[in-house]
Amino acid sequence: MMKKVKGIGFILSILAVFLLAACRGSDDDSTEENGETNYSEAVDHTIIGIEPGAGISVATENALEEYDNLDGWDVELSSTGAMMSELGTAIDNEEPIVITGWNPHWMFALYPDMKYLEDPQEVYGGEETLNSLARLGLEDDNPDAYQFIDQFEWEVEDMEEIMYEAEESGENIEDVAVQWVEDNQDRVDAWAEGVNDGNGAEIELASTPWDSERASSNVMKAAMEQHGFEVTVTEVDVAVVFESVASGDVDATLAAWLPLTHSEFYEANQDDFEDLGPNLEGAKIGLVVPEYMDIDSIEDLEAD
Ligand code: PBE
Repeated sequence: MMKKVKGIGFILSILAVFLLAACRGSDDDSTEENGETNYSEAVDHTIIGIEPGAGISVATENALEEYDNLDGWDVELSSTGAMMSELGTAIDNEEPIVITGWNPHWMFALYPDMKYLEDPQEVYGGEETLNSLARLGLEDDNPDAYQFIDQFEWEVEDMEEIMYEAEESGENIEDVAVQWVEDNQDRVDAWAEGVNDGNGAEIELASTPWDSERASSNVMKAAMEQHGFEVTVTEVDVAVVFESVASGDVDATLAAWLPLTHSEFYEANQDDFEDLGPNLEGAKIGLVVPEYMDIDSIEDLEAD
């Protein structure tokens, strides 16, 4: 008899466990379905973005329009620093997170286990180049500065080396860039080939507020200053970079991400500057998640 009661008690407690599990399953706040995490609910249907003025922020607003499965999603726009700290916290706790990511950047060096989500609608484009743009008239006014800027080109790895070292050491990108120029004199000599001394000519470069462009602008500043130019780097919003080159307020920029990231700003000003072509190839932007998230495509995210 005792045995039977015990048996029923056992069956009842198993039932209770199942019932509890079933109740949890129907709970609206739950992020577990059939034992699988619903990442979209877990991240509160929010993409963690960066500064509102960035090209990648514009592209992400477009993604929310283009992908039906992103209905009801938001992008949180604040700053690259804030995004990186949210990313760090999420990875430390193995929590899901969707960020706007790009290369060149040190994020993949610091967190190698991350992946770009596939983008079947190609909202984020494919491979990007970083182009140099000169104001109309620079070639006539200062052919040597023009030639120097036109001859500047380097690799993703060069730029990431500077960005990562500054991040690791806590030093300013400006200082690391000066050191890079000293350590890579052969590269600088190639950019300066055939260029006459600047004789103190003042050159103004417009740049954007990201480490990638801090690196290129300050490398170029150090390189040109070795050759007698006086270079000023001014950091402004992407829109202002394009406007100031187009209006001739500055001489040039190395910071144009093309063909997609800055397409809106490029098209609005394209008759009023000269595109000197890529100074770096193999850049990329997109939505990025940690590898431990079991999704591969933007289309794997679910509408709210
Ligand atoms: N970025 C880095 C910028 C350009 C440099 C990709 C964040 C953007 O405009 O999106």
